[in-house]
Amino acid sequence: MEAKRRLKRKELRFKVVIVGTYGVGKTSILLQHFDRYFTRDPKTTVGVDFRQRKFHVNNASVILEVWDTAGEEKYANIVQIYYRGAHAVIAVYDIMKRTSYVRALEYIAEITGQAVPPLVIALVGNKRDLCQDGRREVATETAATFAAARNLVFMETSAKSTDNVDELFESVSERLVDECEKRKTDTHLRQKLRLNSSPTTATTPTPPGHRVRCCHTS
Ligand SMILES: Nc1nc2c(ncn2[C@@H]2O[C@H](COP(=O)(O)OP(=O)(O)OP(=O)(O)O)[C@@H](O)[C@H]2O)c(=O)[nH]1
Ligand SMILES: [Mg+2]
Repeated sequence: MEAKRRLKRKELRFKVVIVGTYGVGKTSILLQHFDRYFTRDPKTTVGVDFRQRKFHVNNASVILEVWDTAGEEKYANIVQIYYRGAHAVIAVYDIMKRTSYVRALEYIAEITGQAVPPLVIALVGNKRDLCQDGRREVATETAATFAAARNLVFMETSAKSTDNVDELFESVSERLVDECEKRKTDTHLRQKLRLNSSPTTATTPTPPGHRVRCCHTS
């Protein structure tokens, strides 16, 4: 009860990294969510980009630090440094390109194989608005089945039509809070939960490879 009260008062800060091969729409998803903006010609991401936003989940304030990474393979080493410390990773593919789905699954395999895997992984099929003309290469059921078997968040989005874009970040926030509460319950008798209380006004992003404190035990 006391821990629940403490959770209500605290702000939880999470590092979220978006990965996926080039052109799947990672930057477009972010632009749509943060700026309500879509363009046919966003700049190709070079290295990484950072945005942050506050969500309310139950009675907790959740701050997501969202990192947009470059999909081109020449940046793969940099991307790896960023997802290493992440609380959540969103692996995006283009539903019209099977190769991008295969790359998203490779990312997920790499990420889950880490010594400290993220609390939450989301598999996201983007460009859902294009599937109406029958050019889809990845069936919803194929990806949904894969995700369900591994307890991943799964969603098909359209950065163009805004479909499921906000819902994606809301689901990730909710799942992060759930995972924190689960860990608290699991270790409740033996260990004490500590929550991060960084102010929402903080603009300094977490350095790459570092995990900000959210719901670890001591
Ligand atoms: N129709 C449609 N086009 C999209 C959607 N999302 C992105 N695009 C287009 O796909 C192209 C690539 O989008 P980006 O957001 O730059 O892709 P990215 O994954 O950030 O690419 P990198 O930065 O190179 O890794 C652009 O022309 C976008 O306009 C979508 O949901 N629907
Ligand atoms: Mg980009």
